Amino acid sequence: MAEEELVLREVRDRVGIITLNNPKKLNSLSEALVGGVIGALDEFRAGRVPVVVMRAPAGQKVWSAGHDVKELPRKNRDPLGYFDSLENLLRAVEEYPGPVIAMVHGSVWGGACDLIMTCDMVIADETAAFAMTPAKLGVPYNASGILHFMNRLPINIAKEMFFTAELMPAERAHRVGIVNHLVGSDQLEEFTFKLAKVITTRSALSIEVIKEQFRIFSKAYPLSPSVFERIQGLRRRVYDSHDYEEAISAFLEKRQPVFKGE
Ligand code: LCV
Repeated sequence: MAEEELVLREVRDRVGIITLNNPKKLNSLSEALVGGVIGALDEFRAGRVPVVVMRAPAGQKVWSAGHDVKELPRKNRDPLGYFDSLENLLRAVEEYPGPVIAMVHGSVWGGACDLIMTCDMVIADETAAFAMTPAKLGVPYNASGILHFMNRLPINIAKEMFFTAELMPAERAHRVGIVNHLVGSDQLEEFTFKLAKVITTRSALSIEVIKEQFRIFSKAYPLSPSVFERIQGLRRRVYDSHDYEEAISAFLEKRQPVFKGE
């Protein structure tokens, strides 16, 4: 599928709508699909669209299966480097000069869960569920991703998500703060667009600068060079490990991984 078909884009009453449109691949965040989303955000930015809703097609069991595992390096390379497609996508959402609202029906996995935590708000229905999966795939994750969770959740909840990689159902996700509003699936679209429409009546200039202040302060963590280098060294130990290579192979071979802790 061409990039634009993987992602549908439209503007309705000044609300930009981005639909992840590759249900055959469970909307896994491939480079091509990510390129389509970033392209849509760039187009909306050029058109001064004040608010964006990101969604999957109605009725899908899976909102997004996360990073396309088939595109992850098999070994000896950082799977989530600064210039990798998932990271480019997360920055594009953070830097969009207006709210990006995730409208969620279905399950959300791994990098897509980070995408949700990077969106400015989340509106979900009872079918939504959220899993953070690096520990299943032997991935060390990365500092900015972990900060997305620390900025939104009590640290013990964030740790539970990363350490168990279990699906968190919608009701609990709402209770702990991942989801702003939990509504019935028959009201999800109407509720989301009503909230987005309210935002279109506010000062877009004021919202743009307020959002940028939130972004700056949510990342305001001074790190000494040696701490930065230690984190990079620790992460490299993971993505150079047997466990990382085993986890990716096991996923592709549809079997359970056998971790050795090395
Ligand atoms: C490529 C896929 C994927 C997929 N990539 O359908 O956050 S991190 O660090 O972990 C980061 C690295 C990351 O985001 O990793 C990916 C994390 N995602 C997951 O762990 C979800 C993996 N997928 C699943 O658990 C299941 O597919 C779910 C529960 C989402 C749906 O299950 P269902 O039985 O409905 P299948 O598993 O049969 O998947 C249908 C096809 O999509 C592929 C999968 O391999 C299968 O391919 P084939 O048709 O070739 O068999 N697929 C699913 N997820 N993330 N490919």
